[in-house]
Amino acid sequence: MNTVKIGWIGLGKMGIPMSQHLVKAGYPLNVYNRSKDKEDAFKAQGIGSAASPAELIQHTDVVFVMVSDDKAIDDIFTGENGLLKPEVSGRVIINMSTVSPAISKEMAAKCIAQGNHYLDAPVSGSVKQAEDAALVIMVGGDATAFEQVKPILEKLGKLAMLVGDTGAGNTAKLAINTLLGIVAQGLAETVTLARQNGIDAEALTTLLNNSALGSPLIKIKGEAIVNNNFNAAFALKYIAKDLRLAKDMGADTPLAQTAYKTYQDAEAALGEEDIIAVIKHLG
Ligand code: NA7
Repeated sequence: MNTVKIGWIGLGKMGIPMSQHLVKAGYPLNVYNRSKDKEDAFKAQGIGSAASPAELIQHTDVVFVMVSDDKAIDDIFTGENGLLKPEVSGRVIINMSTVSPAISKEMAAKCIAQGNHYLDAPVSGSVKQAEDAALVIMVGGDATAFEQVKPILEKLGKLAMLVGDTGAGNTAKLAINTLLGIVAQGLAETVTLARQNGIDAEALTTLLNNSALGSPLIKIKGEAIVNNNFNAAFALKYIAKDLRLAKDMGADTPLAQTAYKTYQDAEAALGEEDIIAVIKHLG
């Protein structure tokens, strides 16, 4: 039995399988989710739930946050019953959501002022990698706090790496998702070109998977296209969000800007489907 008491905020597609690894590892866990029905399966396992982030942090040593975006982070940290409400100190708050480096810096300053640590620790990988504890975790923040929680992070992923100061994890994640957005649109265009000229997706993806261009991503998303399965492992609305955050960082990235426009245009109709549903937008 591990003695570090853990709180988990955000029981979405990623948060559920990730937090379950900590249960399996024997950590005492308490959870919080905005929509309370998502806590039911945890309660049925005998796992405690808190009424608010403020309540959760009072009874935990380490708090994980895995939610949608900057607004969700702002609500959870600074909302009426947010994490920053109680006068507690000595906690480590690990924000695994993909958000802007700017909001991490803002929240880290507030946490540090209270005597708590803040680490930004977004992940590369989606639901399958979360289920397999095969995520790649990129961390920004204090090296001592990172070393303290590294054994816990290693229950969630195959690599947990400190990249730099606060916000560096977010920056690395947005750089990686820039490539993800471009590659997914590239695959969708490649299959579309082939299909519209008489080669079906199965044949084309078999060729791709055996070529030097093959990769785990091309394989998984190629299968999704062939099987017409667009259930979200990584929702299209989230790549639109990430490419917008990347654009706000101001680098010279013309391909990413084009991809951002594509996903932005596709979002209204396809936002809840998987990123590779972008192929339906292409025609
Ligand atoms: P999901 O499955 O869309 O889950 C999103 C979670 O974020 C879910 O628990 C939401 O609670 C929570 N959320 C969203 N907005 C808020 C606000 N304003 N306040 C509190 N909680 C909120 O996302 P994934 O698990 O696929 O992805 C999570 C992150 O990983 C994201 O950054 C991606 O870019 C990558 P709800 O259940 O809706 O009440």
